[in-house]
Formats: sequence, C-alpha cells, structure tokens
Amino acid sequence: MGANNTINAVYEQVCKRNAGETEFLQAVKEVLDSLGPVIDKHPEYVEAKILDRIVEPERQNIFRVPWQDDKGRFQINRGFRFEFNSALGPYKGGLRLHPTVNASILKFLGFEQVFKNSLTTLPMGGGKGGSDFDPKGKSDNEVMRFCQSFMTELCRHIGPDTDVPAGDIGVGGREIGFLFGQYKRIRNEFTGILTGKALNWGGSLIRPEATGYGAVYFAEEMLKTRKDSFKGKICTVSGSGNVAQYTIEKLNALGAKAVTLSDSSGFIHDPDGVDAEKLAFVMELKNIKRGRIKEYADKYGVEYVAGKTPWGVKCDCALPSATQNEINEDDAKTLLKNGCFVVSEGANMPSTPEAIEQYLGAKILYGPGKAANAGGVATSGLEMSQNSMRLSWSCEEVDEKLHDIMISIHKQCFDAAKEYGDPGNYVMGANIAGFVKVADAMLDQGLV
Ligand code: NDP
Ligand code: 2IT
Repeated sequence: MGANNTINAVYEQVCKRNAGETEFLQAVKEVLDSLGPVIDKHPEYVEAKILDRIVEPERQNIFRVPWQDDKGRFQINRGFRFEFNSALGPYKGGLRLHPTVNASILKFLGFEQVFKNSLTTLPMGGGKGGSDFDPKGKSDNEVMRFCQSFMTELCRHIGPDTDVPAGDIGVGGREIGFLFGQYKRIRNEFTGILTGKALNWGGSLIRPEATGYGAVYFAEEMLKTRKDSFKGKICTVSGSGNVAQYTIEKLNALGAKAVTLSDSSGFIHDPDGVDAEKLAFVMELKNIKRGRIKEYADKYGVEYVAGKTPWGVKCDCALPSATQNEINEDDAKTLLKNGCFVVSEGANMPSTPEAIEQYLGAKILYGPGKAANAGGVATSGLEMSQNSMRLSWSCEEVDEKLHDIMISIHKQCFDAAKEYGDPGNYVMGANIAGFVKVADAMLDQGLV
C-alpha cells in the first residue's frame, strides 16, 4: 500500500472513531497530510502501526466537577484530562477553562502538544485538559471552589513523573495557585505537579513571558532567512491575555510596532503602537481588573471595532494570540493583499486549513503554532528541571535557554522541510520533525 493509501485509511478510521469532533479531525488531517514522504522512507512505521497509535490518546479521563457558587447554588461542570502520548516523557500540556471546551477541542490541543513538545528537545509527552467552566464574571472564591473540586478528581491522574498540567486559556497564576494548594492538601506532598507556579513557591522566572517571547524569537529566525529583522515592522496581534501581552513586550524590545489587541468582544487599533505604558495598562486591565479591551480605546482615544478580528488592519507581520480558527480564508487573503509576509502563531491552530493554503501558496514566512508557540511549554520543561534540582535559575539563564530552544526548533523545522523536498514549508517541517522523534521512541518501546 502506498503512503497516500496508508494515510487515507488511518484518517478514515479517525473520522469514524471521533465523528463530529471537527477541531480534532482538522488537527489530525494537517499532520497526516505532511507525513507522506516520511511514510515512503520508513515502512517500519507502517508495520508497527505508528500512525494508527499516535492518533489514539493513551488515556481519556472525563469527570464531573460539582461546586457551589456564592449564592449557595450547586453547579456542575465537566472536567477532562486527555493523556495523549508518553513516548518522550510524562504527559505535559495546559488546562483550558472556557465555556466552549469539549472533547474535540482538548483532543486537538493534546494531539498538537505531542509534536510541539517533541520539537522543544526536552523530555515531555503530550496531554491537555480543562473544563467548560466559564471564569468570566465569577468571584475569586467561586474560582477557588471550582479549582478545588476539579483537582480533587484530577489529582488521581497526575504526578511529577506521570502528568504535569499548566495554564492555557482561562488558567493563569491565580488558578494554578488554587489547584496546587488542593493537590498538596490531598496528597500531603510538595512536588512539581503543575508548571506556571508563582516564583516564591517553585515557579520559574520567564515562564509567564515564555510563549509570547518564543513566538517572536521564532518569527525573528524566519525573518533572518530573508536577511530581515523586526526593526520598524508593523504588527497585528490578537487576544489580550498572557500570550498577546508578552508578544507585544518582545516586539517593542526588537523595534517593531504592535498596533492591535483584541478579546472575544472586538479589537482596538492604535496606529501609534502599544508602548510600554499602554501595555502596563492592558496587564492591569486584563490580569487584575478582568475588564474588556474596549476600555483601552476609551482611555487612549483610539478606534474600537466591536465583534470583529484585527486581520483587516494593514501590517507586515501578524501574531494571532487568541484562539483556534480565528483567521479564515478571507482574513488570510486580506492579510496577503495588505502586504503581510510573516505569520507567527502564538495561539494553537489559529489559522483554518484554507488560510494556511493561502500562506503556503504565497510563500510567506508562516510559523505554525506547534513550532512558534512551543516556548511556553519549553519553559515549563525548564521549570520541571529546576523543581527536580530544587534550585532556580536567573532570568537571564532561563531566557537564554528559551531563546536557544526557539532557534533549535526553527532549525529542526527548516531542515526537515528541506530534507523532505519542500523548503520554506514550516508546516511540513514542524510536523515531520516533531513526528519522527516520537515515532522512533514508540518503536523502541514496543507495542504499547
Ligand atoms: P488567556 O486566557 O490569557 O487569554 C486569551 C485571550 O484570547 C483573551 O484575550 C480572550 O478574550 C481571547 N479569546 C479566548 N477565546 C476566544 C474566542 N473564542 N474568540 C475570541 N477571542 C478569544 O489565554 P492565553 O493567552 O494563555 O492563550 C491564548 C492562546 O495561546 C490560546 O490559543 C492558547 O492555547 C495558546 N497558548 C498558550 C500558551 C500559554 O503558555 N499560556 C502556550 C501555547 C499556546 P476574552 O477575555 O474575551 O475571553
Ligand atoms: O499550548 C500550550 O503549549 C500550553 N498551553 C502550555 C503548556 C505547558 O505545559 O506549559
């Protein structure tokens, strides 16, 4: 059977087993579509059913999360932890709290995490979890009670050498604290079972900054292949949470200008750029007051567009940092028409397959999420190392390691794309380089 037939048969089975899970199927198809040349070269992967195995999570935990709101009413949410692949190390990946969370979304994220973590060069398997709990409008005490209930079940499944969750949408320092406290109370054990911890109880310097900084470092490497840099570049950024904030901080440091920010209600356009003072306002607004991005427009007198994404704003570089499928085919065409020639994905799978086709057709510098945003989980890996050694590295040390890892990820993707016949195609490069390492480890470990 040729590579295409093998891949089609695997995909057909995935569609049958996971009917209706559109995001998961989208993520699987993107990876499988890249793997033809690898399958041709390595019949041993087909023989050992590596493809059939890699698309099936090793374990799927789904559980009830009961908690009580401030009015004393009972609330019931659904909790998940998908433990996707442990060939390279303990399961590792974030927790997402958002009303849209379901099995499809967490399986797409868990699947991508396997290849992303492989690219980091660190020993981490892939997993993802979360809940359809909506943190918006909840008091700190409600969030705490939810987190305590969630961890009461989750603690059966995780451990420092088993599965190490972290943050994602809706999970930041506050939630990691509540989750950690409950684990410690139940297990009577202070260990590195979560990353993204606060500095004074086991966290790592630079972990909050890592995803955004990493997405900019990755884009900088792509720019270098064309002897270019961020200096003077106009950049559009979506989202206004953790990833967007530190993306902008690093863009500013490199002499670029970030002109947009967004949330699920709309976007702001600030042609003068979001400078350090305005960024401090955004951090306070989003991380402490938990307000809406519209308040930026009110404060600084710039344009706010309700219900829209920022992709119509003219730019050189786009750094989507909000959520999946936030750039569709028309958005991609608009970006290209306006001269955008760099897309570096801080978010996971922010571009639809049709948008990606546009980028690849136009041969722009396109860094897919599983490569470009791997700096977050890579620095989580560094947090785990520091926890194991019971010591902590300085800011400069962690940032240097993060920077080196992003340079290495770029090189792996660049080299794999060239080796397998499509130079400059970072989608193919990331999928192949991420896959081969996991596949070889699976071969070594036998039929498990
Ligand atoms: P945050 O919760 O800090 O911020 C999320 C931002 O995206 C908010 O501005 C939010 O707006 C917006 N957003 C969320 N959902 C939607 C939606 N459905 N439509 C429009 N806007 C939305 O999350 P992060 O910054 O941590 O995560 C952003 C992206 O980066 C996600 O795709 C995540 O998976 C990815 N990522 C995160 C990493 C990390 O280390 N945190 C690592 C790698 C990737 P609102 O406030 O209105 O909800
Ligand atoms: O998507 C991601 O890589 C994350 N949300 C970070 C995961 C982690 O374990 O740090």
